[in-house]
Amino acid sequence: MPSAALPETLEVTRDEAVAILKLNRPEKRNALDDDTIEGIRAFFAGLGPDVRAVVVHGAGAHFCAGLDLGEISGAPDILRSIRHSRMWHKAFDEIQYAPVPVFAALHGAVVGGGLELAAATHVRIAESSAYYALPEGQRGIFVGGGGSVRVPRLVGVPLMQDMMLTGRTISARDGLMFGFSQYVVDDGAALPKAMELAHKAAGNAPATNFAVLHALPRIAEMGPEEGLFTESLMAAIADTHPDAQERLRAFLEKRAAKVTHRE
Ligand code: 1HE
Repeated sequence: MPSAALPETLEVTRDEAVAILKLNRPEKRNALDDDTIEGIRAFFAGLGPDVRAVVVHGAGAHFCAGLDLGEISGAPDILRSIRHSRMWHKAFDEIQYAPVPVFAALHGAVVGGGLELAAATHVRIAESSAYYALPEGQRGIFVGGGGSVRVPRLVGVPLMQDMMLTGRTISARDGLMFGFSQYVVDDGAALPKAMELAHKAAGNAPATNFAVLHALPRIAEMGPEEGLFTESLMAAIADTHPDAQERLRAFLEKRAAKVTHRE
């Protein structure tokens, strides 16, 4: 999607096959107003076929302060509140079910709706400065951007209950242990690391990335029998794709990298 069609609070750049989406409202700590949420939805819904991975990050000292609290203050209106929450769901579903992998580079506050946004991405890279919180408990509201669905799947219901009931904040290091992020890096290193990982993922066979993004999370929600059957179908689709055949041949002909480990 051309950047021109996005609100000023979002900025899109490109690095080869990786599109980079910056939350660009640092003066409000990247708080998410309705235009920004709609812009996020439109950006992910409009990804072109030449984009093979996306990196999301935030301008300024914080990734995201969550919902712009100005958007829901004022005269109470139940239907408006439901529609507001459903708008967030649509936008973050576009992230979770994007056609390509989405990496989040996190720093500073990753709170409320900012945590809900991060939870919809596939791989989260946190700087040491990052911290997680769900201040909805303190603001007298509830999560509305998919947090009750996605956050427990990352860290479990008990930790989410603790955070919402007591206002507990979680450090980047503890967040790694609990499952908020898959990586912790030094301050300033999250975006470069996210770019490195995104370029790697962009080089995978598209059928593998499709299976990982669209089949794996659904299989994980199925009963074991249904899951194993669905896995066999997905494996057959990926294995018989020409990309797979070429990659398998490359390994057998010693043209492909071996799997090695270094810290
Ligand atoms: C905001 C928001 C916001 C900052 N909505 N305007 N989220 C929260 O409850 C978190 C609220 N924010 C904070 O706790 C702090 O702002 C931070 C820890 C993130 C950053 O602190 P700091 O000292 O760097 O910045 P600041 O001075 O607090 O904020 C700078 C400005 O951004 C200030 O406005 P200004 O006009 O006085 O300059 C703040 O009012 C403004 N600002 N955060 C609106 N969130 C779909 S449901 C999701 C539900 C939720 O996300 S609830 C959690 C909301």
